[in-house]
Amino acid sequence: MASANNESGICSSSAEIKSSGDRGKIALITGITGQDGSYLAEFLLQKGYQVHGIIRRASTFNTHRIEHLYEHPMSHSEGAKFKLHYGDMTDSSCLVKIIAEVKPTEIYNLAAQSHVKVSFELSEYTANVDALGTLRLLDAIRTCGLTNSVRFYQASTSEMFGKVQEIPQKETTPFYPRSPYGVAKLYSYWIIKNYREAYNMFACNGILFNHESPRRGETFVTRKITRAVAKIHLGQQEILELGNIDAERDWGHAKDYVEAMWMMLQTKEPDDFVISTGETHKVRKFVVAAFKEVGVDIVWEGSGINEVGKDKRTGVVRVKINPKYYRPTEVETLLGDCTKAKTQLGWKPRYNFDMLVKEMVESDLKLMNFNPQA
Ligand code: NDP
Ligand code: GDR
Repeated sequence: MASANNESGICSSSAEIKSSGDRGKIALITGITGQDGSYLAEFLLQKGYQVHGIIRRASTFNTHRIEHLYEHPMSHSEGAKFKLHYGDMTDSSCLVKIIAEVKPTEIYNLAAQSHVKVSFELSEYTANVDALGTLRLLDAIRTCGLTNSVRFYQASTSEMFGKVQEIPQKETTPFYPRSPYGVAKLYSYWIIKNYREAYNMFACNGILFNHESPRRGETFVTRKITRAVAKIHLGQQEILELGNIDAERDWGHAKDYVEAMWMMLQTKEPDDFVISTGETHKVRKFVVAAFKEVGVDIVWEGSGINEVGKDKRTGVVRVKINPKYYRPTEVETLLGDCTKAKTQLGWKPRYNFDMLVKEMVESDLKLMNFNPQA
Protein backbone atom coordinates (compact mmCIF):
# COMPACT_ATOMS: atom_id res chain seq x y z
CA MET A 1 0.00 0.00 0.00
CA ALA A 2 1.42 3.39 -0.96
CA SER A 3 1.46 6.01 1.77
CA ALA A 4 0.90 9.74 1.54
CA ASN A 5 4.16 10.22 3.39
CA ASN A 6 6.60 7.93 1.67
CA GLU A 7 10.24 8.85 1.63
CA SER A 8 10.62 9.76 -2.04
CA GLY A 9 8.64 12.95 -1.59
CA ILE A 10 6.50 12.06 -4.58
CA CYS A 11 3.49 10.14 -3.46
CA SER A 12 0.99 8.26 -5.54
CA SER A 13 -1.67 5.62 -5.25
CA SER A 14 -0.66 2.13 -6.34
CA ALA A 15 -2.29 2.73 -9.73
CA GLU A 16 0.25 4.44 -12.01
CA ILE A 17 -0.44 7.88 -13.44
CA LYS A 18 -0.19 7.65 -17.23
CA SER A 19 2.27 10.12 -18.73
CA SER A 20 0.36 11.67 -21.61
CA GLY A 21 -2.38 11.25 -24.17
CA ASP A 22 -6.09 10.88 -23.58
CA ARG A 23 -6.03 10.99 -19.84
CA GLY A 24 -9.50 12.45 -19.46
CA LYS A 25 -10.10 15.05 -16.79
CA ILE A 26 -7.12 15.94 -14.65
CA ALA A 27 -7.56 18.06 -11.55
CA LEU A 28 -4.83 19.83 -9.62
CA ILE A 29 -5.84 20.87 -6.10
CA THR A 30 -3.80 23.30 -4.01
CA GLY A 31 -4.64 22.97 -0.31
CA ILE A 32 -5.56 19.29 -0.74
CA THR A 33 -4.65 18.53 2.89
CA GLY A 34 -7.26 21.02 4.17
CA GLN A 35 -10.93 20.47 4.96
CA ASP A 36 -12.22 21.36 1.49
CA GLY A 37 -9.29 19.83 -0.40
CA SER A 38 -9.94 16.44 1.17
CA TYR A 39 -13.66 16.42 0.34
CA LEU A 40 -13.02 17.76 -3.16
CA ALA A 41 -10.40 15.08 -3.86
CA GLU A 42 -12.89 12.39 -2.81
CA PHE A 43 -15.61 13.93 -4.93
CA LEU A 44 -13.42 14.17 -8.05
CA LEU A 45 -12.03 10.65 -7.67
CA GLN A 46 -15.59 9.39 -7.58
CA LYS A 47 -16.23 11.26 -10.81
CA GLY A 48 -13.32 9.44 -12.44
CA TYR A 49 -10.80 12.28 -12.42
CA GLN A 50 -7.07 11.93 -12.04
CA VAL A 51 -6.46 13.98 -8.92
CA HIS A 52 -3.16 15.70 -8.19
CA GLY A 53 -2.58 17.65 -5.01
CA ILE A 54 0.06 20.04 -3.76
CA ILE A 55 1.24 19.42 -0.20
CA ARG A 56 3.72 21.30 1.96
CA ARG A 57 6.65 19.71 3.61
CA ALA A 58 6.00 19.52 7.36
CA SER A 59 8.02 18.20 10.27
CA THR A 60 5.16 15.85 11.18
CA PHE A 61 2.49 14.12 9.10
CA ASN A 62 0.03 16.65 7.66
CA THR A 63 -1.97 14.32 5.41
CA HIS A 64 -4.39 12.82 7.95
CA ARG A 65 -7.43 14.12 6.04
CA ILE A 66 -6.42 12.36 2.82
CA GLU A 67 -4.67 9.20 4.02
CA HIS A 68 -7.86 7.18 3.43
CA LEU A 69 -7.85 8.06 -0.27
CA TYR A 70 -5.07 5.58 -0.86
CA GLU A 71 -7.45 2.90 0.28
CA HIS A 72 -10.45 4.30 -1.57
CA PRO A 73 -11.60 1.78 -4.21
CA MET A 74 -12.01 4.57 -6.75
CA SER A 75 -8.35 5.56 -6.46
CA HIS A 76 -7.45 2.20 -8.01
CA SER A 77 -10.14 2.00 -10.67
CA GLU A 78 -9.45 2.55 -14.36
CA GLY A 79 -8.95 6.25 -15.11
CA ALA A 80 -9.15 7.42 -11.50
CA LYS A 81 -5.79 8.14 -9.94
CA PHE A 82 -4.34 10.13 -7.07
CA LYS A 83 -0.93 11.77 -6.74
CA LEU A 84 0.68 14.29 -4.40
CA HIS A 85 3.45 16.77 -5.18
CA TYR A 86 5.49 18.82 -2.77
CA GLY A 87 5.08 22.54 -3.34
CA ASP A 88 4.20 25.87 -1.80
CA MET A 89 2.16 28.87 -2.91
CA THR A 90 5.13 31.11 -2.12
CA ASP A 91 7.40 29.28 -4.60
CA SER A 92 6.72 30.13 -8.27
CA SER A 93 9.25 27.70 -9.66
CA CYS A 94 7.61 24.68 -8.07
CA LEU A 95 4.19 25.79 -9.30
CA VAL A 96 5.50 26.02 -12.87
CA LYS A 97 7.19 22.63 -12.55
CA ILE A 98 4.08 20.90 -11.19
CA ILE A 99 1.73 22.42 -13.78
CA ALA A 100 4.12 21.56 -16.62
CA GLU A 101 4.29 17.96 -15.38
CA VAL A 102 0.60 17.44 -14.56
CA LYS A 103 -0.95 19.46 -17.42
CA PRO A 104 -4.22 19.76 -15.52
CA THR A 105 -7.54 20.41 -17.19
CA GLU A 106 -8.94 21.94 -13.99
CA ILE A 107 -7.16 23.72 -11.14
CA TYR A 108 -8.81 24.30 -7.76
CA ASN A 109 -6.89 26.91 -5.78
CA LEU A 110 -7.83 26.15 -2.19
CA ALA A 111 -4.45 26.77 -0.51
CA ALA A 112 -4.50 29.63 1.97
CA GLN A 113 -3.58 30.86 5.41
CA SER A 114 -7.29 30.60 6.10
CA HIS A 115 -7.63 31.75 9.71
CA VAL A 116 -9.05 35.27 9.98
CA LYS A 117 -7.77 36.02 13.50
CA VAL A 118 -4.31 34.67 12.71
CA SER A 119 -4.16 36.94 9.65
CA PHE A 120 -3.88 39.96 11.97
CA GLU A 121 -0.66 38.50 13.33
CA LEU A 122 0.66 37.00 10.07
CA SER A 123 -0.52 39.78 7.78
CA GLU A 124 2.42 39.81 5.35
CA TYR A 125 2.53 36.03 5.10
CA THR A 126 -1.24 35.90 4.58
CA ALA A 127 -0.94 38.39 1.70
CA ASN A 128 1.94 36.42 0.22
CA VAL A 129 0.02 33.14 0.17
CA ASP A 130 -3.61 34.24 -0.23
CA ALA A 131 -3.07 37.11 -2.69
CA LEU A 132 0.28 36.68 -4.47
CA GLY A 133 -0.02 32.89 -4.37
CA THR A 134 -3.01 33.11 -6.69
CA LEU A 135 -1.11 35.40 -9.04
CA ARG A 136 1.83 32.96 -9.10
CA LEU A 137 -0.49 30.11 -9.99
CA LEU A 138 -2.19 32.06 -12.77
CA ASP A 139 1.17 33.09 -14.23
CA ALA A 140 2.44 29.51 -13.99
CA ILE A 141 -0.52 28.48 -16.15
CA ARG A 142 0.45 31.12 -18.72
CA THR A 143 4.12 30.11 -18.62
CA CYS A 144 3.11 26.51 -19.32
CA GLY A 145 0.96 27.54 -22.30
CA LEU A 146 -2.29 26.33 -20.72
CA THR A 147 -4.05 29.72 -20.61
CA ASN A 148 -6.85 28.70 -22.90
CA SER A 149 -7.23 25.06 -21.95
CA VAL A 150 -7.28 25.02 -18.15
CA ARG A 151 -10.33 25.84 -16.02
CA PHE A 152 -9.53 27.61 -12.74
CA TYR A 153 -11.49 27.75 -9.49
CA GLN A 154 -10.55 30.39 -6.92
CA ALA A 155 -11.58 29.94 -3.27
CA SER A 156 -13.03 33.37 -2.67
CA THR A 157 -14.88 34.10 0.51
CA SER A 158 -17.79 35.88 2.17
CA GLU A 159 -15.13 37.59 4.34
CA MET A 160 -14.71 39.98 1.38
CA PHE A 161 -18.17 41.41 2.25
CA GLY A 162 -16.92 42.17 5.74
CA LYS A 163 -18.60 45.23 7.23
CA VAL A 164 -22.30 44.99 6.49
CA GLN A 165 -23.29 46.89 3.34
CA GLU A 166 -26.35 44.84 2.49
CA ILE A 167 -28.21 41.80 3.90
CA PRO A 168 -28.34 39.22 2.40
CA GLN A 169 -25.06 39.44 0.50
CA LYS A 170 -24.98 38.44 -3.16
CA GLU A 171 -22.64 38.73 -6.16
CA THR A 172 -23.43 42.44 -6.59
CA THR A 173 -23.01 43.46 -2.93
CA PRO A 174 -20.10 45.91 -2.43
CA PHE A 175 -17.04 44.51 -0.66
CA TYR A 176 -15.62 45.90 2.59
CA PRO A 177 -13.11 43.38 4.02
CA ARG A 178 -12.31 43.62 7.72
CA SER A 179 -9.08 41.62 8.09
CA PRO A 180 -5.73 41.12 6.35
CA TYR A 181 -7.20 37.77 5.25
CA GLY A 182 -10.26 39.41 3.68
CA VAL A 183 -8.12 42.04 1.97
CA ALA A 184 -5.72 39.42 0.56
CA LYS A 185 -8.63 37.35 -0.73
CA LEU A 186 -10.08 40.43 -2.39
CA TYR A 187 -6.85 40.83 -4.37
CA SER A 188 -7.24 37.26 -5.58
CA TYR A 189 -10.88 37.87 -6.48
CA TRP A 190 -9.91 40.81 -8.68
CA ILE A 191 -6.86 39.17 -10.28
CA ILE A 192 -9.13 36.29 -11.33
CA LYS A 193 -11.53 38.74 -12.95
CA ASN A 194 -8.64 40.60 -14.59
CA TYR A 195 -7.00 37.47 -16.06
CA ARG A 196 -10.41 36.30 -17.27
CA GLU A 197 -10.87 39.55 -19.18
CA ALA A 198 -7.24 40.13 -20.20
CA TYR A 199 -6.31 36.61 -21.33
CA ASN A 200 -9.68 34.99 -21.84
CA MET A 201 -8.96 32.47 -19.09
CA PHE A 202 -11.74 30.26 -17.81
CA ALA A 203 -11.45 31.43 -14.19
CA CYS A 204 -14.25 31.51 -11.60
CA ASN A 205 -14.60 32.96 -8.13
CA GLY A 206 -16.65 30.84 -5.74
CA ILE A 207 -17.69 33.28 -3.02
CA LEU A 208 -18.28 30.68 -0.35
CA PHE A 209 -19.84 31.42 3.00
CA ASN A 210 -18.62 29.51 6.09
CA HIS A 211 -18.74 25.76 5.65
CA GLU A 212 -17.89 23.22 8.27
CA SER A 213 -17.67 19.47 8.85
CA PRO A 214 -16.09 16.93 11.18
CA ARG A 215 -12.86 17.67 9.26
CA ARG A 216 -12.95 21.40 10.10
CA GLY A 217 -9.72 22.77 11.61
CA GLU A 218 -9.85 22.67 15.42
CA THR A 219 -9.41 26.44 15.90
CA PHE A 220 -12.43 27.55 13.87
CA VAL A 221 -15.36 28.30 16.12
CA THR A 222 -17.73 25.45 15.18
CA ARG A 223 -15.14 22.73 15.64
CA LYS A 224 -13.81 24.39 18.78
CA ILE A 225 -17.35 24.19 20.16
CA THR A 226 -18.11 20.59 19.12
CA ARG A 227 -14.76 19.35 20.44
CA ALA A 228 -15.35 21.11 23.75
CA VAL A 229 -18.90 19.76 24.04
CA ALA A 230 -17.61 16.22 23.47
CA LYS A 231 -14.78 16.64 25.97
CA ILE A 232 -17.03 18.25 28.61
CA HIS A 233 -19.57 15.45 28.15
CA LEU A 234 -16.85 12.83 28.64
CA GLY A 235 -15.38 14.61 31.66
CA GLN A 236 -12.16 15.56 29.85
CA GLN A 237 -12.68 19.36 29.95
CA GLU A 238 -14.47 21.79 32.30
CA ILE A 239 -15.14 24.94 30.34
CA LEU A 240 -15.28 26.43 26.84
CA GLU A 241 -13.88 29.93 26.30
CA LEU A 242 -15.09 31.96 23.35
CA GLY A 243 -14.84 35.50 21.94
CA ASN A 244 -17.70 37.28 20.18
CA ILE A 245 -20.69 34.97 20.57
CA ASP A 246 -23.03 37.45 18.88
CA ALA A 247 -21.32 37.16 15.48
CA GLU A 248 -23.74 35.71 12.92
CA ARG A 249 -22.66 33.22 10.29
CA ASP A 250 -24.31 31.40 7.38
CA TRP A 251 -22.95 27.90 8.06
CA GLY A 252 -23.17 25.13 5.47
CA HIS A 253 -21.54 21.70 5.08
CA ALA A 254 -18.21 21.41 3.23
CA LYS A 255 -19.44 18.34 1.31
CA ASP A 256 -22.19 20.40 -0.33
CA TYR A 257 -19.82 23.26 -1.07
CA VAL A 258 -17.11 21.27 -2.88
CA GLU A 259 -19.78 20.08 -5.28
CA ALA A 260 -20.55 23.73 -6.09
CA MET A 261 -16.85 24.33 -6.85
CA TRP A 262 -16.92 21.57 -9.43
CA MET A 263 -20.22 22.74 -10.92
CA MET A 264 -18.75 26.21 -11.53
CA LEU A 265 -16.06 24.70 -13.74
CA GLN A 266 -18.57 22.71 -15.83
CA THR A 267 -20.47 25.76 -17.14
CA LYS A 268 -20.23 27.29 -20.62
CA GLU A 269 -18.89 30.67 -19.50
CA PRO A 270 -16.72 31.46 -16.47
CA ASP A 271 -18.51 33.48 -13.80
CA ASP A 272 -18.58 34.24 -10.07
CA PHE A 273 -21.09 32.65 -7.68
CA VAL A 274 -22.16 33.05 -4.06
CA ILE A 275 -22.57 29.71 -2.25
CA SER A 276 -24.51 29.78 1.01
CA THR A 277 -27.47 28.25 2.83
CA GLY A 278 -29.55 31.42 3.16
CA GLU A 279 -29.80 31.04 6.96
CA THR A 280 -27.74 32.80 9.58
CA HIS A 281 -27.20 31.93 13.25
CA LYS A 282 -25.31 33.51 16.11
CA VAL A 283 -22.31 31.68 17.56
CA ARG A 284 -24.27 31.42 20.83
CA LYS A 285 -26.98 29.46 18.98
CA PHE A 286 -24.39 27.00 17.70
CA VAL A 287 -23.22 26.54 21.31
CA VAL A 288 -26.76 25.82 22.53
CA ALA A 289 -27.47 23.42 19.66
CA ALA A 290 -24.21 21.53 20.21
CA PHE A 291 -24.75 21.09 23.96
CA LYS A 292 -28.31 19.95 23.26
CA GLU A 293 -26.85 17.01 21.33
CA VAL A 294 -25.43 15.68 24.61
CA GLY A 295 -28.58 16.47 26.61
CA VAL A 296 -27.39 19.73 28.19
CA ASP A 297 -29.55 22.89 28.13
CA ILE A 298 -27.41 26.03 28.18
CA VAL A 299 -28.85 29.22 29.67
CA TRP A 300 -27.07 32.56 29.32
CA GLU A 301 -26.53 34.91 32.27
CA GLY A 302 -24.81 38.30 32.56
CA SER A 303 -23.65 40.48 29.69
CA GLY A 304 -20.55 41.55 27.74
CA ILE A 305 -17.34 39.91 28.87
CA ASN A 306 -19.11 38.76 32.04
CA GLU A 307 -21.69 36.68 30.22
CA VAL A 308 -21.61 32.95 30.96
CA GLY A 309 -23.38 29.88 29.64
CA LYS A 310 -24.63 27.62 32.45
CA ASP A 311 -25.90 24.06 32.47
CA LYS A 312 -29.56 24.71 33.35
CA ARG A 313 -29.91 21.51 35.39
CA THR A 314 -26.72 21.69 37.49
CA GLY A 315 -25.99 25.43 37.41
CA VAL A 316 -22.36 24.67 36.44
CA VAL A 317 -20.72 27.30 34.20
CA ARG A 318 -19.73 25.69 30.91
CA VAL A 319 -19.07 28.70 28.65
CA LYS A 320 -17.09 31.86 29.43
CA ILE A 321 -16.09 34.88 27.37
CA ASN A 322 -12.38 35.48 26.91
CA PRO A 323 -11.55 38.77 25.14
CA LYS A 324 -8.35 37.24 23.78
CA TYR A 325 -10.55 35.67 21.09
CA TYR A 326 -11.93 39.06 19.97
CA ARG A 327 -10.65 40.41 16.66
CA PRO A 328 -9.38 43.98 16.10
CA THR A 329 -12.13 44.39 13.51
CA GLU A 330 -15.01 41.93 13.32
CA VAL A 331 -17.42 40.76 10.63
CA GLU A 332 -20.71 40.87 12.52
CA THR A 333 -23.26 39.39 10.13
CA LEU A 334 -22.97 37.13 7.11
CA LEU A 335 -26.02 35.85 5.29
CA GLY A 336 -25.76 34.75 1.67
CA ASP A 337 -28.23 34.84 -1.18
CA CYS A 338 -27.23 32.04 -3.57
CA THR A 339 -30.11 32.46 -6.04
CA LYS A 340 -27.66 32.78 -8.94
CA ALA A 341 -26.00 29.43 -8.13
CA LYS A 342 -29.39 27.78 -7.68
CA THR A 343 -30.76 29.00 -10.99
CA GLN A 344 -27.62 28.88 -13.16
CA LEU A 345 -25.78 25.88 -11.70
CA GLY A 346 -28.71 23.92 -10.30
CA TRP A 347 -26.84 23.75 -6.97
CA LYS A 348 -28.56 23.51 -3.62
CA PRO A 349 -27.36 22.45 -0.17
CA ARG A 350 -28.42 19.05 1.20
CA TYR A 351 -27.41 19.70 4.81
CA ASN A 352 -29.17 22.13 7.17
CA PHE A 353 -27.90 23.69 10.40
CA ASP A 354 -29.23 20.96 12.72
CA MET A 355 -27.80 18.15 10.59
CA LEU A 356 -24.41 19.88 10.54
CA VAL A 357 -24.27 20.37 14.32
CA LYS A 358 -25.38 16.78 14.96
CA GLU A 359 -22.79 15.28 12.62
CA MET A 360 -19.97 17.36 14.09
CA VAL A 361 -20.84 16.59 17.73
CA GLU A 362 -21.28 12.86 17.02
CA SER A 363 -17.97 12.75 15.21
CA ASP A 364 -16.12 14.49 18.05
CA LEU A 365 -17.74 12.23 20.64
CA LYS A 366 -16.43 9.23 18.73
CA LEU A 367 -13.00 10.79 18.37
CA MET A 368 -12.65 11.77 22.05
CA ASN A 369 -13.96 8.41 23.23
CA PHE A 370 -11.38 6.68 21.12
CA ASN A 371 -8.51 9.07 21.89
CA PRO A 372 -8.95 11.53 24.80
CA GLN A 373 -5.71 13.29 23.79
CA ALA A 374 -7.06 14.21 20.31
P1 NDP B 1 -7.93 24.84 5.55
O1 NDP B 1 -7.26 25.82 6.43
O2 NDP B 1 -8.53 23.62 6.13
O3 NDP B 1 -6.88 24.34 4.43
C1 NDP B 1 -5.95 25.22 3.84
C2 NDP B 1 -5.03 24.43 2.95
O4 NDP B 1 -4.06 25.33 2.38
C3 NDP B 1 -4.23 23.35 3.68
O5 NDP B 1 -4.09 22.24 2.82
C4 NDP B 1 -2.88 24.01 3.89
O6 NDP B 1 -1.81 23.12 4.02
C5 NDP B 1 -2.77 24.77 2.57
N1 NDP B 1 -1.77 25.85 2.61
C6 NDP B 1 -1.66 26.86 3.49
N2 NDP B 1 -0.61 27.64 3.19
C7 NDP B 1 -0.04 27.11 2.09
C8 NDP B 1 1.11 27.43 1.32
N3 NDP B 1 1.87 28.48 1.61
N4 NDP B 1 1.40 26.67 0.22
C9 NDP B 1 0.64 25.58 -0.07
N5 NDP B 1 -0.44 25.20 0.64
C10 NDP B 1 -0.77 25.96 1.71
O7 NDP B 1 -9.01 25.65 4.70
P2 NDP B 1 -10.44 25.16 4.12
O8 NDP B 1 -10.29 23.83 3.52
O9 NDP B 1 -11.47 25.41 5.14
O10 NDP B 1 -10.67 26.24 2.99
C11 NDP B 1 -10.18 26.03 1.65
C12 NDP B 1 -10.07 27.39 0.96
O11 NDP B 1 -11.33 28.02 0.91
C13 NDP B 1 -9.14 28.38 1.64
O12 NDP B 1 -8.53 29.14 0.62
C14 NDP B 1 -10.08 29.27 2.45
O13 NDP B 1 -9.51 30.54 2.64
C15 NDP B 1 -11.28 29.30 1.53
N6 NDP B 1 -12.57 29.48 2.16
C16 NDP B 1 -12.96 28.65 3.17
C17 NDP B 1 -14.22 28.77 3.72
C18 NDP B 1 -14.66 27.89 4.84
O14 NDP B 1 -15.66 28.24 5.50
N7 NDP B 1 -14.03 26.74 5.07
C19 NDP B 1 -15.17 29.76 3.21
C20 NDP B 1 -14.68 30.55 2.10
C21 NDP B 1 -13.43 30.39 1.60
P3 NDP B 1 -1.40 22.49 5.46
O15 NDP B 1 -2.36 21.35 5.69
O16 NDP B 1 -0.02 22.05 5.23
O17 NDP B 1 -1.54 23.58 6.48
P1 GDR C 1 -14.47 33.00 10.19
O1 GDR C 1 -14.56 31.65 11.04
O2 GDR C 1 -13.64 34.02 10.84
O3 GDR C 1 -15.88 33.37 9.85
O4 GDR C 1 -13.68 32.51 8.89
P2 GDR C 1 -14.31 31.35 12.58
O5 GDR C 1 -14.97 30.06 12.84
O6 GDR C 1 -12.89 31.52 12.96
O7 GDR C 1 -15.13 32.54 13.31
C1 GDR C 1 -16.53 32.69 13.14
C2 GDR C 1 -17.04 33.73 14.14
O8 GDR C 1 -16.96 33.20 15.46
C3 GDR C 1 -16.43 34.20 16.31
N1 GDR C 1 -15.80 33.57 17.47
C4 GDR C 1 -14.71 32.78 17.45
N2 GDR C 1 -13.96 32.34 16.43
C5 GDR C 1 -12.93 31.52 16.72
N3 GDR C 1 -12.18 31.04 15.71
N4 GDR C 1 -12.62 31.16 18.00
C6 GDR C 1 -13.34 31.60 19.07
O9 GDR C 1 -13.05 31.27 20.21
C7 GDR C 1 -14.45 32.44 18.78
N5 GDR C 1 -15.40 33.03 19.55
C8 GDR C 1 -16.20 33.70 18.75
C9 GDR C 1 -15.44 34.95 15.44
O10 GDR C 1 -15.13 36.22 16.02
C10 GDR C 1 -16.23 35.03 14.14
O11 GDR C 1 -17.09 36.12 14.17
C11 GDR C 1 -13.97 31.26 8.27
C12 GDR C 1 -12.66 30.75 7.64
O12 GDR C 1 -12.88 29.44 7.18
C13 GDR C 1 -12.25 31.63 6.47
O13 GDR C 1 -11.15 31.01 5.79
C14 GDR C 1 -13.44 31.73 5.51
O14 GDR C 1 -13.09 32.56 4.42
C15 GDR C 1 -14.64 32.29 6.24
O15 GDR C 1 -14.98 31.42 7.31
C16 GDR C 1 -15.87 32.40 5.32
